[in-house]
Amino acid sequence: MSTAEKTIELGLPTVPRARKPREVIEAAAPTDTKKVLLAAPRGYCAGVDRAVIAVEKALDHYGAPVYVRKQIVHNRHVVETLEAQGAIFVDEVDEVPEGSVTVFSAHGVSPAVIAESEDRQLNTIDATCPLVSKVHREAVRFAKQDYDILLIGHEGHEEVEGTAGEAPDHVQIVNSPDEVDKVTVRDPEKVVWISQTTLSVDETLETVARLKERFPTLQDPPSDDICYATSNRQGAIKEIAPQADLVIVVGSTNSSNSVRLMEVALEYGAKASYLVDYANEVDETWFEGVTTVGVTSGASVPEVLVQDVLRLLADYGYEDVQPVETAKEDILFSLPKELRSALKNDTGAPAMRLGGRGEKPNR
Ligand code: 0CJ
Ligand code: F3S
Repeated sequence: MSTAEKTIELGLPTVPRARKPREVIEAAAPTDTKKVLLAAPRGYCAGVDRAVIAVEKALDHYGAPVYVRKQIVHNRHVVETLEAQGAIFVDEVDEVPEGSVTVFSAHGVSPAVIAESEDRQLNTIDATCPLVSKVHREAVRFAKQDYDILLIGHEGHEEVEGTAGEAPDHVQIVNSPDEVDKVTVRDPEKVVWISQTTLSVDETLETVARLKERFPTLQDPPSDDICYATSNRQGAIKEIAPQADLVIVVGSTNSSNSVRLMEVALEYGAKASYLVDYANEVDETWFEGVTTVGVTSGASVPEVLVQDVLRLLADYGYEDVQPVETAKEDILFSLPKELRSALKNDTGAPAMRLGGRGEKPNR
């Protein structure tokens, strides 16, 4: 079974949308020389960089084991590398011995998880991405004002569970445009939408448009909930896809933003697209008749894995690598506050780390 097929098994929505006119672009560019179009931005975002470094620094400071609730980010390589360094990943905090150091993942936690951690007297480090925390604050604020909150996102995803858990009596989850018709609200004049940070920009716009047909005074969130990293990575692949015979997305099958990149590539005209965790999953039959290969990676993917794919592509004759840059990113987040205070007295350990290209786990 191909990796693309596996993602469909996970129930992640694939909604066909209008494609860009592929013929126009093909006519403008000669297609007889093998080449790679390499997306920029790609790979680690500031929230992932911060979360991975938080686990590494917790291991340095407290020693192994350090417990992590859920995967710190949805990437197999990151999780396996941190496991080898002494991190123990658990599903719920009741699996953590009382009093232990425990990191909450980048996707965030509900107040119920925080309360249970306090009961167990866990020494917690909250690595929730600040952009997810912002959405939590929106949910709390609108619930206090007694709004019906429509949370656009994928049911079962940790981020959605965490955000919905801030105001369970006010939030209902809308998975896709097709679910709009079954939404019911108490007062159609007092409804707001918010969203998961890692959705398809286009599909979310479609969901919002359909919601507004039903609830014309539907209130928008105060700022975009789909984060800069998600929309920038989709922007780069939208530029590449119409020219690409094949798009390889490096990322794990449970990574929402990585799966979205594969879908967006297909929607914008790539002839084929596959998601791979590692270069050795690339199948040589994918290259039949292929001149231009697009390459990108999800926000949880270390750059080293992309470089492995590029080396493999070079072996197949795709040596000409042309960057396609559609945005520059310079967002940085400081480490979680619990860790900053713990590290304050450590010699030589900076309490602030810059966002990077995601090579940390292999250093
Ligand atoms: O929700 C987040 C804070 C995004 C983290 C980065 O990506 P990833 O792959 O861990 O998570 P998604 O499944 O949400 O894309
Ligand atoms: Fe945060 Fe967006 Fe990354 S929500 S963890 S910056 S994908």
